[in-house]
Amino acid sequence: MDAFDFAAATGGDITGAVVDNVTGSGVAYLVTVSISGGYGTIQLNVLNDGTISDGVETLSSGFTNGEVYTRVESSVVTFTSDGTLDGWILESSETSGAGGTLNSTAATLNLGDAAGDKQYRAILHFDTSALPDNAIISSAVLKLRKKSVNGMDPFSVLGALRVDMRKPDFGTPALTLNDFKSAAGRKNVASFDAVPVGSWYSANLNNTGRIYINRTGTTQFRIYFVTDDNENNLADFIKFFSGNAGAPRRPKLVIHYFIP
Ligand SMILES: [Ca+2]
Ligand SMILES: [Ca+2]
Ligand SMILES: [Ca+2]
Ligand SMILES: [Ca+2]
Repeated sequence: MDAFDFAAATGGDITGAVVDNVTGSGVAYLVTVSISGGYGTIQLNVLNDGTISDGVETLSSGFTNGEVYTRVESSVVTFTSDGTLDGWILESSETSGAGGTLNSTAATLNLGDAAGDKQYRAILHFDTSALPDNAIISSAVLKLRKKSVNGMDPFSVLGALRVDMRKPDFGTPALTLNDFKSAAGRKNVASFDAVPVGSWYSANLNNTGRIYINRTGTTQFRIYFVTDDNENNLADFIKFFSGNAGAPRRPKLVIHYFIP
């Protein structure tokens, strides 16, 4: 058997379907079909050109009802962080590991450290319920737009900007001091790239995070630099626009998904 014994029938707008390899022997063969693009169905058929033979008998008819494979187009949806529920929390003292003050109304989120070697953390809040309940998420990217830096750039002195998550929220929908330390549903699901593109920093969620995203309610993210402070007693933090900023600058969650 060779590639000329097969044909790939296509539906939809699949283009460039070619049977490009046949391997195997005896009763089992592996047939590889490649396409150049498009979405729809691909069905593998066996032709009847009188050349398929086991040495004794020659196949006398083709086979045109092989299994149908479907390549589905992914959908993309962009969620925006809810300004009434997102915000930043500042640690109560250098080593408390607990929230001391918070702000849910400012147009910016602070991340890094403050005077007194206290750590900033931020909560983002997305209503992700519009996702189909059976959506399979192929990519989920958090995006934050930088406004300015105070002191040293924390991306240079505080390590990676890390992401934890919890659904439907970290305890209550509203921002509370307890959100600084309340248990995460999933830890370390992403880190932001240290280099922005046009002032936007991106974090690509790993598979654990993608699976955990709430298809039927809300999803919150807690964001913080891995190193809590740089021991200089001075404020070194970055300001990102929050959900209270003008719409084009708000934190985003961009999701690509498909329906199985
Ligand atoms: Ca807010
Ligand atoms: Ca500290
Ligand atoms: Ca849903
Ligand atoms: Ca500092």
